[in-house]
Amino acid sequence: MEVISNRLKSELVGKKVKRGSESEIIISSLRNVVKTILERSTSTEDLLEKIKNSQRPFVIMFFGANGVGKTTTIAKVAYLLKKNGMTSLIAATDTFRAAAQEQLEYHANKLEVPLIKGKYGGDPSAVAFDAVASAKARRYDVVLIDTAGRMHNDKDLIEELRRMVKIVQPQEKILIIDSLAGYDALEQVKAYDRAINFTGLIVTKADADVKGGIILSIAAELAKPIYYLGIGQDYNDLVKFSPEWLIPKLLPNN
Ligand SMILES: Nc1nc2c(ncn2[C@@H]2O[C@H](COP(=O)(O)OP(=O)(O)O)[C@@H](O)[C@H]2O)c(=O)[nH]1
Ligand SMILES: [Mg+2]
Repeated sequence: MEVISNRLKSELVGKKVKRGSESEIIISSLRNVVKTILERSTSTEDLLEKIKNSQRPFVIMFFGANGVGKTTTIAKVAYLLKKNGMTSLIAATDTFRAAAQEQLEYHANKLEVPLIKGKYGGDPSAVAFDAVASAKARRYDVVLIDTAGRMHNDKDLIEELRRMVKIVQPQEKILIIDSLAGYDALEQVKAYDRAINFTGLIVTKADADVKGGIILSIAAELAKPIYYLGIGQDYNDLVKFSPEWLIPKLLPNN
């Protein structure tokens, strides 16, 4: 990774190094570089605090390719909100995939959170708009909007998502990235950034990603907060992101 090697070079250039302590110095410099990069992605403001301090309803839209864990993550966030005494309402806007709506319905029922959905083939923006109106009328704290995740380079989908953002004006636009997606994850980050200029990220399946490399790549690519990591399939498996969590994975044994 270019950013890392460049920064490492500038950390090391001009450093006086005693013979025999070279590797020690390099590793501690590398640790500093990695920490600095990851800190750019560490949110200074906790998402829950932000919601508490904002006007209601607080609207969060979730984006991401199919299979990255959008629906699961939305269920986890609804659970987290509930645990923290906040009410939420979920909007299922993927009106073309019946299975997507059913999956959300399953979680919504389990979590006892209302779900707003549209007719098959209906306008996704209308579903999102209705959900926000409903949350206002019923005084819900948060609206969680699930969106369709067809290919990130699908022009129609991008237009649809942009339109939804324009109509709904969410306070947060969160991109979900699968840490197992490899190089494609970075391509998704760039494509969604161009399309909807997301405000933050949640990286899923960190439990299955032994090395945590994709998180470092994302952090090196852009300075946007990673709010949470998904670390399993249960509602509780959502942890706040911190460099301290990741650094031992990236640089083990020292
Ligand atoms: N191990 C693990 N699996 C996850 C995590 N998040 C989601 N999944 C699984 O990934 C699969 C796809 O998730 P889903 O929410 O349907 O993705 P969507 O298509 O983006 O809505 C499901 O089997 C989830 O249980 C995570 O953090 N860790
Ligand atoms: Mg889904």
